[in-house]
Parts: sequence; structure tokens; C-alpha cells
Amino acid sequence: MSSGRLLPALLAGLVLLTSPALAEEYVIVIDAMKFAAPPDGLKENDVIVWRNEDIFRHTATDRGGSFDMDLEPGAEARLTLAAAGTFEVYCRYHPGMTLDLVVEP
Ligand SMILES: [Cu+2]
Repeated sequence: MSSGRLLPALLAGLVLLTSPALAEEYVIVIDAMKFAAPPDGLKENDVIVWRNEDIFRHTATDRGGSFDMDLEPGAEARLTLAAAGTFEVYCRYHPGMTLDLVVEP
């Protein structure tokens, strides 16, 4: 590698090392009156796309009140996980529908 190319390569490496981890995006499908299993390894700032493929309206509601996604049949909505923690999610219309989201810092 010539010295003319070394510096840009070093700078690119530096940017990679100092960038925060890229947020991941995960889809959680709601269908047949159930939430699909939550993904493993969720981190703060990751995004959940809630996708309602059921014929009924559902919500993805945090018992602690930090989010409440209301989804018509066929709708989807994005949720950025702004904080770490364990979130007990349920559907306001069908309280038997539950899901625990574990978000690591
Ligand atoms: Cu529901």
C-alpha cells in the first residue's frame, strides 16, 4: 500500500472504531391472537417493527407505560427501544396476549 492510500485507510479504521454500535431492526409479527417470539440480544436503540398480520386490531402496550402501539389489521409501526430493561407487553384488547422484551444496555 502506498503512503497516499495509508492515511485514508487509517482514518476509515478510526471512524469504525469510534462509531457507536449500529442499531438493529427486528420485526415482531402479530398473528392468530399471538405475538411472535421476541428476538434475542435486543439492545438499547434497536428498532422493533410491530406488524399486525391478524384479522383483528391489536396493541403492543408496555405495562410500565413507555409505549403503546395501536395496530389495525395489516398495519405496522416502528418502536425505537430508547431504554434498557424488561418490558412486559400486552394487548389492550386481548389481555391474554403477552410478550416480554428484554433490552440490554
Ligand atoms: Cu389483541
